[in-house]
Amino acid sequence: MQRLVVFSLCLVACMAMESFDGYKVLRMEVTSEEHIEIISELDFDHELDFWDFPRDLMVPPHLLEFVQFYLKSNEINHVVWIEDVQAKIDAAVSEEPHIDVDGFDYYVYHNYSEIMVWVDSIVEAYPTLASTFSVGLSHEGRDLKCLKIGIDTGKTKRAIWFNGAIHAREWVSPATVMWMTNALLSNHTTGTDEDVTFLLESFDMYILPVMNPDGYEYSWTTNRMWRKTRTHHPGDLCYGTDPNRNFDYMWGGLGASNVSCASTYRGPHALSEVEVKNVVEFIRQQSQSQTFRLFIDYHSYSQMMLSTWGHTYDLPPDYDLMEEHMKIHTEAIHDAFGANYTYGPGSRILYPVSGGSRDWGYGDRGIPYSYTIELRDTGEHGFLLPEDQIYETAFENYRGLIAGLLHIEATPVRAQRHV
Ligand code: 0X9
Ligand code: ZN
Repeated sequence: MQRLVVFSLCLVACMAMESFDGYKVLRMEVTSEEHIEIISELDFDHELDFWDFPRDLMVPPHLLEFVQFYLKSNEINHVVWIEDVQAKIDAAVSEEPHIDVDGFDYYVYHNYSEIMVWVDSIVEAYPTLASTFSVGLSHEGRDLKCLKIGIDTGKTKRAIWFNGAIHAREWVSPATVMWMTNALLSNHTTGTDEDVTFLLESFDMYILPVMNPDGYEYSWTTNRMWRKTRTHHPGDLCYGTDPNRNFDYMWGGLGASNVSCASTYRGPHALSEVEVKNVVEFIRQQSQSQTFRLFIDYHSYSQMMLSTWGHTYDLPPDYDLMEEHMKIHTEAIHDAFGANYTYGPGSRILYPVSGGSRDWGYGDRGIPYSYTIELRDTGEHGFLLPEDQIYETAFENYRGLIAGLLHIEATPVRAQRHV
């Protein structure tokens, strides 16, 4: 019923949605450092949108001729990868409203308020295993509502953290976080999976399904391709800071822009975004009484598991441990349906990022296994992953999480932390 109401509201709200008619995504053949430099200079006035820098670029119709001419004259090959972004937006969500008959529908995307109802329903369904807490409010006053799940053993347990939707348009991220949370709880409750029971006894799991609720809501009501927060800082030309450039560890270095209109805007200062500040404060506070072993910030897209560092090309001191863990985690993902997730340090296998969540987890908090995971796909649909891929994305990542956690639990904590 609830979805029916949402659908009717959408008929009104969706009319105000920005249109991406005629927008295309180009895939470029990037084969040298020089290509990256040339491509970086293309977006001088921030009218373009890198879906996956430096390879996939969304171009509005009025700039297409210019961009294609620029690429040709610089001898950079490209193909039109997505013909019409608006057509993809329309195709990614099912046309029919989903009326819930058997409770929550995990196989469609949900807006912020539906997700908040889901959080409460999880506690109702699993009162001895799950509880809610809030790390505070977003800039526009939305609750940063979290779940804590685990089996109470009466002892101080180690902790893990994972979150979704730090970037607004990456809708498969909260969908995956919700599915995995439910799977952990229901597989333990039905007694079908001893590993899950063991893990819920070993760890307290702190889960924030939507870390950037203002941006997420905006991506539902106004601009499907919105990425950043919705703040407007004094003196800035544009709205929005990239929360994944706003953490207070190595803030403002490589791969973070000081221009407010850029999609990777770092904000006027570290922790200028209250959503980031609230998460940082919660984990700092909680890590005084519990040791965090794993931190995962779920994004899309490109099927990657990225470790530290982002802010430098150097390898972190514990990279051997991370590599071992990422191999196990991504092999378990692969075993589910054959999807390949590449892994390695973010700066080397993707691009440098400073002020990112994962560097903060390892660098500031000393969480030994701290990652960004880029979910499906590898670009066919990009951020507009059809709903019929939610199940496989979530299931394979659940398998990765379980296998990885079993490995972490069996691996002694390194006596001397290097950070
Ligand atoms: O740019 C980002 O914040 C992440 N990619 S996304 O398309 N989801 O926005 C990647 C962060 C990964 N870290 C590094 N590349 N170092
Ligand atoms: Zn992202």
